[in-house]
Amino acid sequence: CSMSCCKVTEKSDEGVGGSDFCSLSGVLYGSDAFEVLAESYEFNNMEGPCLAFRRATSVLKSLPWAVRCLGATQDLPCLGQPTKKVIEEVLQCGRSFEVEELLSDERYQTFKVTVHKCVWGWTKDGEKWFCRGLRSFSDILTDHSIHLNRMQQTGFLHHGDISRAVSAAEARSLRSIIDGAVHCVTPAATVALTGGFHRGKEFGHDVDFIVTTPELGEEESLLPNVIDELKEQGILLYCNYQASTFDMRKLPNHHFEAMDDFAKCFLICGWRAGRWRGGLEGGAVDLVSPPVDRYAFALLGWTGSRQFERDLRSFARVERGMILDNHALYDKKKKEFLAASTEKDIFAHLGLEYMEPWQRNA
Ligand code: 8DG
Ligand code: MN
Ligand code: MN
Repeated sequence: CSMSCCKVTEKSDEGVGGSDFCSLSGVLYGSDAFEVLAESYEFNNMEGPCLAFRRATSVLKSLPWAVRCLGATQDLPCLGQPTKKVIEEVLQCGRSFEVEELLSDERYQTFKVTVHKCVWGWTKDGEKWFCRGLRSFSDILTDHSIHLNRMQQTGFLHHGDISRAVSAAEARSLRSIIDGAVHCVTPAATVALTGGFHRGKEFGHDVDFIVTTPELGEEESLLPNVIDELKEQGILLYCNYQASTFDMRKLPNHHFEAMDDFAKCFLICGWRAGRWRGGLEGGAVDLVSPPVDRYAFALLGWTGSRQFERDLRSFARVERGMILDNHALYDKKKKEFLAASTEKDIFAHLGLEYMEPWQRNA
């Protein structure tokens, strides 16, 4: 390919989050196409190819220029043959036949409806339901031989609430509600918006908050009290609370993909305008409350994106001989934990230039 066909669009310094990636996704509907492919592998319990497509999306999204010919992707990492095939198809024909075939595939469609992203670990059950010929929510709900666990019942019950994306404006209005509830319980507590909205995304599948107290140990009663407060305010539709199992003596954690052991809750709160419940619609909310000396690590971990975290951790391990997770940063050579009170401290320990949350949308 001659460089003349690889038009380079300079990335603007202005605007955060999604706007940075528009140059690419506009040309490459392949960016979304990869997500369809990744999902389809996810539904088939094939983690390898699923991750490969997600990684490819991240690489393409992070480019400061738009891909206009296959040659331009030659030196990019993480793009295997299957990804290149899709890119080529999209560039040549303006569409991907493989993706379109999937989109109209009965199995894919069924899983998309019944194995909703918001609710974890449905794939195995989804498989069972599919094999039994069940194709929709009502098929599943009316089959009385099926036992749904509490999380699944919630998913079905609140599907209308949690399936509509939350907007940045809705996240902001929830933030003042959560702020109010937290400060009512513990005036000195801190509340930070984390997850996708902290990265400047316009829409999200939930809203993530991290809360902590200035006194070490006080955070233990924080979430249960906040939950009671939200209940009293009448906005709590569902709550799944997990107490902390965090223990510094269990660190460093060698399990690479592990989440964390802090106290957390998955909530469905009704706070936004919508079609349900007389005009008040729900949405999914994650709250996590680490002890204050773990705050920076938890904030870095929960800000995501998942792909960014994966890459940062593997960079720490491979390039720096350090173990990074949501709890701590451990230097294997010095055999010591490195303290951090801000995300900047962690980047500095890793010998990296600080990256703003909106630059972590990989
Ligand atoms: P989205 O909600 O808009 O889809 O995007 P997101 O905000 O980036 O994704 P998320 O699924 O809400 O997760 C936000 C970050 O939280 C992500 O990097 C993974 C991280 N995370 C942990 N531990 C845990 C955990 O125990 N549960 C959940 N749900 N997320 C966790 O680091
Ligand atoms: Mn989120
Ligand atoms: Mn979340």
